Amino acid sequence: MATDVATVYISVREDDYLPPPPPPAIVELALEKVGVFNDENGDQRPQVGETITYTFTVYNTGEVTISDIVIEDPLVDVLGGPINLAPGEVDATTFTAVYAITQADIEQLFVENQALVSGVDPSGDVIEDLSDDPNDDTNVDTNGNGNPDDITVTIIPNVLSDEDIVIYNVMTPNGDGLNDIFMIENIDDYPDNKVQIFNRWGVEVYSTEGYSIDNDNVFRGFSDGRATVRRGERLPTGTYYYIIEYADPDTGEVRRKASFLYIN
Ligand SMILES: [Ca+2]
Ligand SMILES: [Ca+2]
Ligand SMILES: [Ca+2]
Ligand SMILES: [Ca+2]
Repeated sequence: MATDVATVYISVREDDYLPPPPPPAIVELALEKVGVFNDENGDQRPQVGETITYTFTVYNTGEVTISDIVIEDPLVDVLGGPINLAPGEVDATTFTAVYAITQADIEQLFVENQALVSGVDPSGDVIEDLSDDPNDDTNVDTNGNGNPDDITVTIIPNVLSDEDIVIYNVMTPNGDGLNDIFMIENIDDYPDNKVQIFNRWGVEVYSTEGYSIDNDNVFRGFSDGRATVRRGERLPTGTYYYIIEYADPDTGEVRRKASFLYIN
């Protein structure tokens, strides 16, 4: 036994006694980015200048402290930072950004973009990560670093955009409160509109822009007298013809509807 110890002792020289180098520490950052549309006037439609709030969550998923962590985003100025994160540490509050939507965004009905987080490891090397959208399960790994990089897509809800106008083509303008006006449901969602009514001889008996139930700019069966029919004259019972032109407030696209209107 003693011989063995002595042998071992002799065989170990100072040079040989260095431990094998440790595996390199894992240096990793991961960024998640989420956007939420703010319907600031609460009308359930997007308007130019309403905003998307972005939140950023930075994870130090490696084994070393990362310092000078900042986030850049091609779409918005990101506020907050720089910060340092110890291994395992997460920050979800420091970095924020607000983006004001444009007409083009409204037409597209979503906004997409991707941020880049960067920091410095203890050796002074820069480490980066492309942001991931945690609500997207695709999890593409654009830069091949093993963590997902889905571009953040923020939906701009526009609940009323699909609600077309609904035309009631029978009216009984006798003042009893029932069908007294030419009812065009949802026309107030299309304030850029023009309504024309013609009699059977093609004479325009009523015309207005900005037809509105809410603002009481409606046809009640009276001529507005721009043609041969006198202003304020109650129009006789009969068959008329309407033309409604209305622009989609989001796209500007003009739609047109025309058909018969029966005044009883
Ligand atoms: Ca709105
Ligand atoms: Ca994802
Ligand atoms: Ca990646
Ligand atoms: Ca990533």
